Amino acid sequence: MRLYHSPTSPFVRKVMVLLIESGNEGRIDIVHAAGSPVDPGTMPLAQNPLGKIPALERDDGPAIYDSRVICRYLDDRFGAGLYPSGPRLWDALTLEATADGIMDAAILMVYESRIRPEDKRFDPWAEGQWAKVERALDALESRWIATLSGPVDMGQIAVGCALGYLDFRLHDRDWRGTRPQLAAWYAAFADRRSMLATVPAAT
Ligand code: GSH
Repeated sequence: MRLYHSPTSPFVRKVMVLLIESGNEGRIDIVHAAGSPVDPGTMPLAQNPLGKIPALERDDGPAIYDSRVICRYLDDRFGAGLYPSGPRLWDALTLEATADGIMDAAILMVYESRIRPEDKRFDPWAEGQWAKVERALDALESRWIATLSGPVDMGQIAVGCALGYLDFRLHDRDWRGTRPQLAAWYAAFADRRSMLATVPAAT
């Protein structure tokens, strides 16, 4: 299997953390890909018409894409058990969706400041993205700490990757300030071997 990968993508990081947590990192070949909405560069367009990573070439079927699809597939294929069974599944999936939404909004902010020419920027749009992130973080602080503190699952992994991305690309925004429980949870989670092995490198 071949994973289209960038070390700075939080969506790719979800996949890598799943592989490491389940002891399967050696079973996937990594193919570096880079690009953006304005220049697909080396993105795997044949494997994912949306031109995004991660995308996964499988040996038992056609390529698949979207981190949630890939994580579900790999969890099933390797019996990783990172998607709980029973009612806890809905918590894990909702947490994963919340984390992915944080990443989506944060990435749009990064594209806005890195790609859009300065004279065409519209600050209320970027601030609207940050408002989504803030609301999601407030929900994690007020409603999800008990779930985050349970046995490790894909919801927690996704939240860890989302918070890591905020530290990596939006460190001037203080997400920890009013969220002490989430900050404490992340400090412990970020110390896992899978998270330490996938810390994004500055580019
Ligand atoms: N929903 C997708 C997933 O979960 O895999 C989002 C993936 C995504 O946005 N990846 C970014 C990307 O490929 C890199 S972090 N961006 C290129 C583009 O939007 O053209």
